[in-house]
Amino acid sequence: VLAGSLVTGLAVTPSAQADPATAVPRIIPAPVSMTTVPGQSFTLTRHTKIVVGSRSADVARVAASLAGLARPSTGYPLPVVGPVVGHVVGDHDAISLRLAALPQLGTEGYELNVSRGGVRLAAPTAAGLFHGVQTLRQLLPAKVESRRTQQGPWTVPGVSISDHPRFAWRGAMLDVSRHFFTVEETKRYIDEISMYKINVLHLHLSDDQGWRIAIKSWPRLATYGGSTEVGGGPGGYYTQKQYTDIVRYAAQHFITIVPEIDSPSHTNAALASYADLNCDGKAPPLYTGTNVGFSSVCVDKDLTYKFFDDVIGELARLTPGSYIHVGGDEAHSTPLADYVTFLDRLQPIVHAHGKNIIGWNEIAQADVQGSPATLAQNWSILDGNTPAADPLATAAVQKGVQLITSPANHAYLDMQYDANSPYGLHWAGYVSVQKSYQWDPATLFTGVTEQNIRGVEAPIWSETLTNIHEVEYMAFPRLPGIAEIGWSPRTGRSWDEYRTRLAAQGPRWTVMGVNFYRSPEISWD
Ligand code: TNX
Repeated sequence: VLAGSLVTGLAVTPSAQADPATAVPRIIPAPVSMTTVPGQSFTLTRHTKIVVGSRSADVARVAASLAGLARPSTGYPLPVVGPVVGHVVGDHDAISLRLAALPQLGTEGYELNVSRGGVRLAAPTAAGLFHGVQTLRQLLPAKVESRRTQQGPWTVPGVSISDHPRFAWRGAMLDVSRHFFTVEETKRYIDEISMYKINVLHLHLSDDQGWRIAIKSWPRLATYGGSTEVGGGPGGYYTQKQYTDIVRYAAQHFITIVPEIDSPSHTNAALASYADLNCDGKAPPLYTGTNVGFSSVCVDKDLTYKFFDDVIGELARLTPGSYIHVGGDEAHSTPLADYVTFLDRLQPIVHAHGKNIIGWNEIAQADVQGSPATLAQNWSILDGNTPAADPLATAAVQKGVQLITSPANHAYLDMQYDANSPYGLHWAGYVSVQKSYQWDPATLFTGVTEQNIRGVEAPIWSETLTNIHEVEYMAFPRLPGIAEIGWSPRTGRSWDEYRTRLAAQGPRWTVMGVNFYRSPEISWD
């Protein structure tokens, strides 16, 4: 075995033009540790097998997903064989996936070893194996993403990788309310974000402009409240069957769906659907503009709480994940005392349906508690590198509530890149690719430490985004940087090093048909 070079943290700067046999592979998110082993590369052949080394349906599914990716482009049969258990597998012309007791890797880490004989992937969980497959994918030539047979060789460089995430929550949010996105569009986004080890998809299912999930006990929410969107288009909604299909598809990508029913503001679509929910008993018209903060549920009416009990009850039964997002943002038409009363009554409803609460940062003004595991999603505009005082973050942490960090001027992917961006907003400033990458959860706030932070999330609000291609343009190339901030160690992080790795994603997105923004900040491969 040739002496390898150990790459820990993000210290090594590979050159885009380097000899592929000796170059350090460019992986996003950067692995915790990676040793390159020159001379030990593995080349897939028409005889390569994918060996399942554990008796687990989930592992078999991960193996099948790898086969599904590589068969069309390589044209090789890549049979999935096994389970082969009880002895070391994958030593010859094979890619082996197996569960192994590797407690130091936590619930999502993996070990990946590539040598001349084959590829060995081991992890404590199927999720870890899935993440390892995403790394393997980036070690293969970009054209592996093609759905048509391509010319090889299909060479994987010799590496030894040990990897696990820094934060448990690495989220993306899609606003399907301001504009509706179909099941197929949402699944496509799941495909794309899971490549970067994102493990939460927060769906913003209700807002002033549209209600996007069928609720059997309140059917007009979807049929009327979901009948339009920003700009007056036809809107839409997910049937419960379709929502369940999205949840299942996400789970196959080891992504948990976190559904949001925004409250007490951002509720015009519901208030328009049921006159009785309004304090004055009169339904407002549907709304297709882009103002925020004008609507409020009627905090003093018992019907309001029956409504949330019914809605959250149905949603909780459809949602295997432990969190329901209750919104709580921009309640400009709800007096603070009412806001507190409302959340005092809403929280036990969510808990009674067996779920934990996540809300936007403003919920820290109410009587929230870290036990049970309430989360506050912070969307403040922050420097990101020099810690700043943030009263709502401080209030949350003092109540034992952990934070999800989504600083709007770094992590909001609906912000324009610059003044020439064809879509997006800029109320939090322009967010260049560099700006989206140069911040860290641990240096956002004074008085907030890493233990107070559950993770990161990159929201996409859709006032200006009408289809998945426009969403892709905003998410790529910025989303991989947020994913890296959530996954990779902070040590040695550098924009100059990162941008060379990001450059390697361009050809992959081109092959996949992802509509990414070819930012001039990156020297694309
Ligand atoms: C603020 S950030 C909102 C959303 C808008 C977004 C537009 C937050 C919690 N609420 O209602 O869609 O700005 O960027």
